[in-house]
Amino acid sequence: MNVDGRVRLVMESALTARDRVGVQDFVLLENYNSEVAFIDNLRRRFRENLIYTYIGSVLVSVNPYKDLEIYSKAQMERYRGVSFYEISPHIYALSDNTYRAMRTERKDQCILISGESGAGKTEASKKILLYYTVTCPTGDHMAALGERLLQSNPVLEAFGNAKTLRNDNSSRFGKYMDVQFDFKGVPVGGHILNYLLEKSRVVHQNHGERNFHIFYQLLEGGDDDLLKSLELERNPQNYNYLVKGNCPRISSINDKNSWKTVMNALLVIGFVEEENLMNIIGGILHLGNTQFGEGEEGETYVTNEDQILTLEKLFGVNSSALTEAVTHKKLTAKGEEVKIPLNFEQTLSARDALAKSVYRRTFNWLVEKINQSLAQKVMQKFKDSSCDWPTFCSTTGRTQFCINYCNEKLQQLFIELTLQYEQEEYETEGIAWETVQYFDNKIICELIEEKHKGIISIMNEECLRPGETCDASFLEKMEDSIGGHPHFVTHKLANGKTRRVMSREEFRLLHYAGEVSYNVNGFLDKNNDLLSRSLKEVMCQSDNQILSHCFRRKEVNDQKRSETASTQFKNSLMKLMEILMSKEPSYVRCIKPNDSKQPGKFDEVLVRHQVKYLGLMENLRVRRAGFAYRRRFEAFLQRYKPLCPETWPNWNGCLSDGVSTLVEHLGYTPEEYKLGRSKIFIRFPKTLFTTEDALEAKKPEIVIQSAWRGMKG
Ligand code: AD9
Ligand code: MG
Repeated sequence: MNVDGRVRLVMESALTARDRVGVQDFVLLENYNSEVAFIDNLRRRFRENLIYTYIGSVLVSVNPYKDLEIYSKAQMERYRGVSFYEISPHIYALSDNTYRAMRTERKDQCILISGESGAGKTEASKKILLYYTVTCPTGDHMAALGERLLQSNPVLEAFGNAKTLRNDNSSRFGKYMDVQFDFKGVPVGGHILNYLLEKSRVVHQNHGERNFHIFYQLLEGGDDDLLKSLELERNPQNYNYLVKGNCPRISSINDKNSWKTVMNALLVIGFVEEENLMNIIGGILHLGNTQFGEGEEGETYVTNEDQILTLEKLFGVNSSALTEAVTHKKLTAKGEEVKIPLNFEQTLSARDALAKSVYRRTFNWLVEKINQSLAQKVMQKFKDSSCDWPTFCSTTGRTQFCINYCNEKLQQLFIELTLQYEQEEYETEGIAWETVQYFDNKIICELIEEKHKGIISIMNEECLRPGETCDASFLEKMEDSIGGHPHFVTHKLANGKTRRVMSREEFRLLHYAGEVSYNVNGFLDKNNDLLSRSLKEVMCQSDNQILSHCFRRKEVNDQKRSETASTQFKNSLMKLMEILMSKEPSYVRCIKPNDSKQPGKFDEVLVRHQVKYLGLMENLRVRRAGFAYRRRFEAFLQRYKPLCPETWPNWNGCLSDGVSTLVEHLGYTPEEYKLGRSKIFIRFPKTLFTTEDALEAKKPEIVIQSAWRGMKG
């Protein structure tokens, strides 16, 4: 076959491959403004099990809902030290890239992972951690750190994850994890920050959902002696705190095996307090089973005393003091303390408040213990962090409000930093910048957090106001202050009429990801720390070492009104944003292909919604604003030098001249490209494709030529 014939043949096969598997970077899409083309590209790749695609340096990942053979050690080796564009997109490529950037640029990095529930955020964060623990060099004395980092996951998941309708292993807390490296690139320490554990799950689960995994793991996996000492039976349906979802077992989860994994992980991390820990978990189940009766005067009493006696043993507290504290409240009037009996409803809430508080504090203690075990032993140098949050959810409630607020802030960070980065890159390369229109969600963040006028401020004012406050008055206050805001909707219309489709207890926020409806019921209550002083007093006298650490006397003695939960959350979020702003960010945007957790199923409507709210089209537009593609001179020359006799096999002059010579030889027109200070910018994907195709066509020739030379010599 003549040379022409062969070249044409190769070009055709290269094109067919692209047709089949799409482009590996969305910036190479011809029609980058078309959502249809975007989704089509995702679908093609998904069908071929190519779950990763870039938008420039952002990694888009589609959950395959099946195990793919792409995470082995051999795969890790493929990605080590290899430049982003030279190899197919992968979470390992992103991990490797940030690691190298940290070492070469000496700047802290962070990886932000976002996406809806079940999209694969937690799995992504685990893969990143695995990549670092396997591929990074280990100092002799720190060999165990990688193992401890890895083992922190099963523990946190047992206590912080639960089955929800959307994800069998849904994270019910936000996690920010730091890995610290020394100047040789050896991981030397780790630190975890946790946010917003969904503590209400401890006492209530929706139908088809479960409590936190650890409860079922203990009942399934704990040995007979342990269960006997905790006075527990194996059947989860016997416990009030576990029956609400009516879903004790799930096929995708093996609680018995997980129990073993968690116990082993606790060992690796160096726990010695398992007994105390399990006393608390068992105690919470007994607390849920404590029953009350109502007396003639409306006072309440415990009807199953034996439960309280078990609690005395497990929580290490005095049983009569506990009974008293759960059925009464203490008030100080004119300097004197008076005890007021609680009614039946109030007693049940006090009991549940105790269960929630004990669980939340134990979870925080657990994170503290893990942090002690991961604490670095040598001087810190650079950090790589990952941030994995629960996601936007359209269910109502204050916790969800906080989570959604956090996602707004992360989106804002994304917008600010991607645009900023893009702008800076054009500036440093000396190339003119063209502005892009995009939706800036700053307006929504301000609606929530602005001083005096924002929703959190209004909520705090209502909470701290003396006298009776109620959720309805909170809603009214919001209507008065922010009623006309374009992102805030209640049943009241601007003309004084009411919207019939909305309830009077509801308000809606038009988040960047879509409209979310919140039920105002319980907003104020939850914004105050519910646990009564009497219960705190009992708990801080506990013999259980973990509980006595979690409930401090100082807290009881401190009469000052503490900050509301929302203010605390707002402050910790501000701090997190500050931390993230100080680092070089990378992004993983996770997409859930279907709602039924099935492999191979690509639900276009669902995917389109996520593409929209993750702002991927805008991201792409920003990235493509000027030029579709950019590459450093040396990388460009290295790849394409075979296409020009003057640059092949080596170019000895300056890099910029080499690239100029090469592209002139290839026939690039001036509007197709620009040379910056260290990179070439290519405006249209077509130009790059033609060059890639030419390279593809050239390859066999190069091989044959060198073979022939070899034979002759
Ligand atoms: V939530 O906001 O915590 O409810 P995530 O964290 O986004 O959610 P998660 O990582 O838990 O989702 O993924 C859900 C499930 O999808 C996992 O339990 C896996 O069964 C499945 N999954 C996710 N990513 C992958 C993957 N890369 N390969 C195989 C995956 N399966
Ligand atoms: Mg998760």
